[in-house]
Amino acid sequence: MAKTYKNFIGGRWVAHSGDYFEDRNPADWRQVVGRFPKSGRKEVDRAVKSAQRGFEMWRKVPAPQRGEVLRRVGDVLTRRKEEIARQMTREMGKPLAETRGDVQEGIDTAYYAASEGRRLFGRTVPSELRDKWAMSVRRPIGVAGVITPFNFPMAVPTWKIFPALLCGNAVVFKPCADVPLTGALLVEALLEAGLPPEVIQLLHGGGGTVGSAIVENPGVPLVSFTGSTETGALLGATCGRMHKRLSLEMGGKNAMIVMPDADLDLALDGVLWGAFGTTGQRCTATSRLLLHRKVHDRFLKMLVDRTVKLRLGDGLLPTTDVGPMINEAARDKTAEYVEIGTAEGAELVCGGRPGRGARLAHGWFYEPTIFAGVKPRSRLEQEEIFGPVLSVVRIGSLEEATRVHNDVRYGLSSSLYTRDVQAAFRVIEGLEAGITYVNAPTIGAEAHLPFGGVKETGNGHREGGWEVYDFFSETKVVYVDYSGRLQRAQIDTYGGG
Ligand code: UN1
Repeated sequence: MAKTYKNFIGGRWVAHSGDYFEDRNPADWRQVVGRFPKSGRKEVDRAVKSAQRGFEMWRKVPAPQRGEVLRRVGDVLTRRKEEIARQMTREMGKPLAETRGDVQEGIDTAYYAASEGRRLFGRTVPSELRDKWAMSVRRPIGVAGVITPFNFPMAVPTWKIFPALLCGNAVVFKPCADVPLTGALLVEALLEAGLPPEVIQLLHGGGGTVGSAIVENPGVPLVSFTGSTETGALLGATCGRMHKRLSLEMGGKNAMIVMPDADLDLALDGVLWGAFGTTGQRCTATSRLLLHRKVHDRFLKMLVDRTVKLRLGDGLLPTTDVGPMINEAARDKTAEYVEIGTAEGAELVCGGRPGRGARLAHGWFYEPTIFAGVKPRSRLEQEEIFGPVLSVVRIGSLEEATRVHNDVRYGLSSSLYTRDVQAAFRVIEGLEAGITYVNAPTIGAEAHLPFGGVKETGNGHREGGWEVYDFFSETKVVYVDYSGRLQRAQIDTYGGG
């Protein structure tokens, strides 16, 4: 019988009186990883009330001391890295090297947050008046709602939770129902590091129930969400109506451009990793390859030769290159796009089938898939699939590549392979995306740089690096007039009055 897990509400792990859902291994759905509470509005209300108490206490802890807690979280995750990575692979499927990287991204984020505790800069600027100081300070906001996806079950929650905490907020955290165990492991690490219990609340369950109850709760003034553009729009409507601060990180249709002068072997390693790493289930995944006609046929052949050799399997096995998809719906969606692509007249050059053979019979495997001759503006070329499907578009120039690249609703990550420095800089300027890589694939963002996208990928905020701290804090401006008389800005110094 699989272990039954609890929510963390009001400073303790609480047994759930209602229904539970099962968390299963996507590489073998017969294995139940655990049973988790199906929470509802009642649990959310209790969690928010407790988090408000946590907030009142935590906001008064000096930021460097809050940073100390996050440094210890980094230490705990470092110590438990291997064990957590194994549990994550069993829960969400990607190979161990990738789940180790995912934990490492959380560790990096923890240490970065710890050091930010000794910065969290405000500014002091000259006043236009004598004997007067003018400055800005940063203040926490309140209870932050954090709603996260399955694909980076550790890194993405840490991108939100650690800066939120460092800034002095309390957090109500709802991990995706496909990866509740990793969410629980993260909360355990926070508690082990000495985070005061009411500052974090963990609620399991679905987005439509728990997620929306968090977003709609008047006690939650800020929300950070990573997920689909469709759900993001719903959250945006609620948060707009309720005047909440909202950070959205959503879809992508990222492209890699390969020019004729590129190092093709390098580009080949890049596109394989970008398109099929995490089984294509990354917001940053390379889902379009804009391939210059002069190298098109040669590169496509090299690519297919390598792709068909990728080994599908259980991510816990050292022989596995590509793990399963997260669940049945994800695999069905991928299969549906393969049908759409075929109907649109694109040429299926490899893959296009669920994983075959007894070894793969009980997992959500799908073969790495490549379509060639994909037409700009076709659905295959425009829509996010979130699976192992790469669409190859033939292009004739850098200008054409830039145009095709930009002609989608999303703008997260992008990549160019070339040895021509002029082309590189032209593309850095021309591509509509939050991230551009030169001679590296579209995936692989580092924790200490801002992460996010333009157009319908986001709503203007950035995670990671120094910018996320602006989202999780509010500016207060302070003027101190020690002149001992009324001084009128805009008037006295300009001879007015
Ligand atoms: C995501 O897909 O939501 O740059 C995050 C990358 C990772 C993070 C991806 N470091 O691919």
